[in-house]
Amino acid sequence: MYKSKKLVILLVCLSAVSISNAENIIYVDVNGPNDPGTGTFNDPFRKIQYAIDDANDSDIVEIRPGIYTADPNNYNLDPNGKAIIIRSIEPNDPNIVANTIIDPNGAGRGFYFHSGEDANCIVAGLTIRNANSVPGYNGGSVYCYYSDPTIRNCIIENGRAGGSGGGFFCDYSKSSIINCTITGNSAEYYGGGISCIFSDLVIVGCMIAGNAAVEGGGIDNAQGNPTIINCVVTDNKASSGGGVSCYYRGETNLINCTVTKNSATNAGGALCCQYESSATIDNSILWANEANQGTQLALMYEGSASVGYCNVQGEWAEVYDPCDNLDWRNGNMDADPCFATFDPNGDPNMWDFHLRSMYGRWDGNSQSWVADLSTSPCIDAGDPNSDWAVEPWPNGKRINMGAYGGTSQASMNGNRADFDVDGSVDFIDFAEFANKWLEQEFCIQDLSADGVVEFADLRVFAENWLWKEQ
Ligand SMILES: [Ca+2]
Ligand SMILES: [Ca+2]
Ligand SMILES: [Ca+2]
Repeated sequence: MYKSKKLVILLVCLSAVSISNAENIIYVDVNGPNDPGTGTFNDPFRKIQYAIDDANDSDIVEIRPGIYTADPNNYNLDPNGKAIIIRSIEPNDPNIVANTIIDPNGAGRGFYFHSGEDANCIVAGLTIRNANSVPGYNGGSVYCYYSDPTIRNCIIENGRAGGSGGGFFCDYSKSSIINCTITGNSAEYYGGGISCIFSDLVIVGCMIAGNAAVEGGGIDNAQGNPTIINCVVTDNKASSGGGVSCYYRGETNLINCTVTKNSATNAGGALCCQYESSATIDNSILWANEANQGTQLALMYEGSASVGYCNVQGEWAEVYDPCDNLDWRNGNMDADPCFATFDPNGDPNMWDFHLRSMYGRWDGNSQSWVADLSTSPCIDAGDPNSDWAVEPWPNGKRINMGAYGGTSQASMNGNRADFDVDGSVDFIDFAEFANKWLEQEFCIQDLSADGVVEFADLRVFAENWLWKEQ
C-alpha cells in the first residue's frame, strides 16, 4: 500500500514536470489553423520569427514538418540574443530533418546571429535551403557576427553568398557546427560551404560536399583558429584550396578528416595554405584530390603545414612547397585507403568513406555491421596517443585514420578475444579473461555484451582459442 502510494506521488510529480516543460515549448506549424496563431500546441504560430519573438531564455521553439517560405518571418531568422532551442519535432530523425524546411527561395538568409548569442542558442534538426545573402554580402544560409550559436543535425543546401560563405559565414565567432550536412552551397569569393574570419569555430562530424567558391570550395579560414574533426570534405571546387583554404595567419586544425576528390584549378586540391597561414593535419586521409599544383596540398606565400599519422596520396613528394614549409611528422603513409564505395568518376551520392574491413564495417544503408574481403591500412594507423575508446571493440586499442576514426562507426580490426592485441588468442588473453571472471561490468572480456563476464563469454572465448592473425 505504502509502495503504491509512493508510486502515485512519483507519477504526479513526473507529470507536473512534463507539464511545466510543455509550457516552455512554443509551437510553429506552417499549416496551423490561424495566422499568426498564439504558439500553443493547438494554435501554433504559422511563422517561425513570431515564435522566436515570443520565446524567453531556455524555451524551445518547435517547428513542425513543412516548407517555411515566401514570408520575411520565415527567413533572416533572428534569435535576438536569446538562449533558446529552435528545432524540428525530432532533430535526430533524418526524415523529419529533411522535411522541416526553411526555404527563403533566394530572398534572404536562413539565420542571422548578431546579438551575442552563446552556445545555448541552438538550432537543431532543420533543413535550410535556397538561402541567399544580399548581393555582395557574406553568409548565404547562416551568418554569425560576434555570436557563438550551436548548429547541429541540420542540412544546409544550395545557399548562395554574393560575398563569402555560401553556407556559413562566421565573423569573430566561436560557433559549433555539429553533425551537419553542408552541400551544394556557393560563394562569390571565399568558402563555398563555410567561411570564417577571426573565428575559433568547432566543426564536428559534418559532411561538407559539392560546394564551390574562388578560394576554399568547402571551408575557408582567415586569421582564426577553427578545429575540424571527423568531417568528410569531398567534391568541393575552387581556384585554390578545393577542399579547404587557409588564409592570412589562420591556423586550421584538421583532425580525423577524410578529404577526397576536391578540385582546384590552381593550387591545393585538398588544402591550400597561403600568406603565413598554417594547417595542422592529424589522423586524416587526403586522397584523389586534383589541382594544377599540389594535388593534395599546396603551401604558398609562407603558408605552412604540419602533417602526422595521415594517408596522403603521393606523400610529401607531391606537396607543392616552394618555400620548404612542410613539417612531415611520423606515421604518414601513401596507400589505397580502401573506402567502402568510391568511384572517383562516379556519382558522389554513392560514395561511402567508411574503411573496408574483414572484421566489421558500419554500413549506413542497412544500418548494420558488414564484413568486407579486405581491410584498410588506415585502420589502427592513427596517432597512438589519440583517444580510441569510443571505437567499438575490437578496435586494436588504436584510433583509425579518417572521418570515422575515434567514433562509434570506426571500422573494426582483429579478433575480439585477442584482448592484448598481439595477433593471437592465447594464455595471455585467457589470463586477462580469468582476471575479469564473474565481474559485473561492460568490458572487452564481456564478449556477449550483457554486463557480466560468465560462461556465455567463456564459450565465445573458447571458439576463438588459438586464433592467429594471418
Ligand atoms: Ca582502431
Ligand atoms: Ca593475444
Ligand atoms: Ca557476458
